[in-house]
Order: sequence, then structure tokens, then C-alpha cells
Amino acid sequence: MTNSKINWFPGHMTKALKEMKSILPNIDVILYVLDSRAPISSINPSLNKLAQGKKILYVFNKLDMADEGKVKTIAEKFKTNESDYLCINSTMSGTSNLIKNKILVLVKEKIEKYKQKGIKITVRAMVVGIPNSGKSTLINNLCGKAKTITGNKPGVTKGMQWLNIGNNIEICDTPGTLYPNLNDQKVAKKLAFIGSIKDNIIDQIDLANDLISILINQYKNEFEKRYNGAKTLEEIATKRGYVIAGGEKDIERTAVAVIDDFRKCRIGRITLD
Ligand SMILES: Nc1nc2c(ncn2[C@@H]2O[C@H](COP(=O)(O)OP(=O)(O)O)[C@@H](O)[C@H]2O)c(=O)[nH]1
Ligand SMILES: [Mg+2]
Repeated sequence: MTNSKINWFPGHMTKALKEMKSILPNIDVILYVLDSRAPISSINPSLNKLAQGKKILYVFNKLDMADEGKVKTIAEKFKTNESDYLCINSTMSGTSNLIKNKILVLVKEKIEKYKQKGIKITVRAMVVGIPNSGKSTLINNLCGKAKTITGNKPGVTKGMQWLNIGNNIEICDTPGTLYPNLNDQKVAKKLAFIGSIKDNIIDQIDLANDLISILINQYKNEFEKRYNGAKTLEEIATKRGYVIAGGEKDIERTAVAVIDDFRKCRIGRITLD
């Protein structure tokens, strides 16, 4: 790995987690949106501590861009008594019912318990995840023609709205943004590859070099096919004819192009854990 270090303002994370902590008592299920191209890196360990005892539905999102076999192998490990998973493309219609069904199964015991007392409960869910994981897309998909519910009901925090998505489920209209733990630079790099961390704080050449070494290691065939056997930024620049005036290779442009190829799935459907 190269030396350029990715930093983050820890203040963001502290504030987000504090907000989450105040809302969590009112939530039955957390919809934890992960980017299937780097699902393990999309997890914030601090939330897991806060979320102890809550039901969690891990949503492996952007499956259409990821290595499906690898994602499913990883996802299986997230199925416990307290949690389940779904691998989806949340831009597609039809995923809404899959999610609702999973939510109802996770909260089945609570629903049954109240049913025996003659009470029909409303299940409350909240969408959380790191920036760009697809939280807003998922909320839009779940809402359809949802009705907004506000008011002085217990459990309704000021300024927060609940949306009735049917099947006696309400979801919080604003997602909980989680900031990734960038103390681990390997995690930070993977999130930078998929575009979850703003490019302007990262050296693009370093980033592309790191991406290339991971891809050659894990997705050799796909990489060689895309770049016709070229293995370095220099070689790719030559193959592509990326030169600046004077005939010098344009490595910066090549780096940006490789990162863009990765993000647009032109190298293939890739998952980096
Ligand atoms: N291909 C694909 N793109 C998605 C998916 N979910 C979200 N996106 C795209 O990812 C980008 C970020 O999504 P957004 O919902 O704004 O993420 P948020 O920051 O977590 O709210 C947008 O361009 C979405 O269209 C998915 O399942 N597949
Ligand atoms: Mg959003």
C-alpha cells in the first residue's frame, strides 16, 4: 500500500452516533445498508455496539455492480437470531416487498406477544449506512406512495418524520449517516475506490496504484482483459495513448481513468470485502 493517508473529521462520526443513540430506543429494526462492492468495509463497528439487542437487516445493496458469489458468501455470515440479510439492487422496483417481509420475520416474536394481548403494533425501522451506500434510494423505493406521519406521538423525535410503508411498518424519513472508521487505512482505501470518500482529499495516483495491486491479486483475469495485459499506470497510459505535450505519459489522467473504470464496472463486477 502507498503512503498517502486518508483522514476524516472524527467530529462528524461522534455527532452522527450521538443522534443515532437518541433515536435507537424507538426503533425495532435497523436497515443497515452496505455497498456490496466493499461490504465489510461499509460497516462501522461503533454502530454495532450501539445497536446491541436490536434486530438488524443487513441490506447488501448495489448487487448489480458487485461479485454476486462473493457477496452471498459474506452475507451468509450476517444471519443470526438477531439479524438477517438481503442482497439487492435498490434502484429496482419489487425490492420493497422483500424488505418488508424480512422486517416482519425479524420482529415476529414482538408482534406475536402483543397480538396475544389484543394489540396490533406498528413496527418501526430506520435506514442507516455510510455515505453513498444507497440509503436515499432505498427509502424512496420503500416509500412509494407512503403517507407521512408526524405529531406528538411518543417516540416521535422533534423534526423527525415517520412514513407508513404498509404492513404496519413505519420508516424514519431521514437516514442515519454513518461515517466509516478511517483509522484502518485498508478500509479507507476500499471506500475511496468505490467513491464513498471525496476524491479531492486523496492522491489519485496513489489510489489507482493501490487499486491495481488489489485487482491484479484478486481479479487478475478481469484486469488483464480490460487493459490488454498492461499491469501498471505507465503501461496503461502507453496502451491508451495518454500523453501530455512533449510525449510524456499522463499518469494522473490514467489514474483517474482506471478508478472511473472500476466505479463504472468496466473492469467487471468486483467485491473487495
Ligand atoms: N447500480 C446501483 N446504483 C445504486 C443502487 N443504490 C443506489 N445507487 C446509486 O448510488 C448513488 C448513491 O445513492 P444514494 O441513495 O444517494 O446514497 P446515500 O448517500 O446513502 O443516500 C446514486 O447514484 C444511486 O442512484 C443500486 O442498488 N445499484
Ligand atoms: Mg442520501
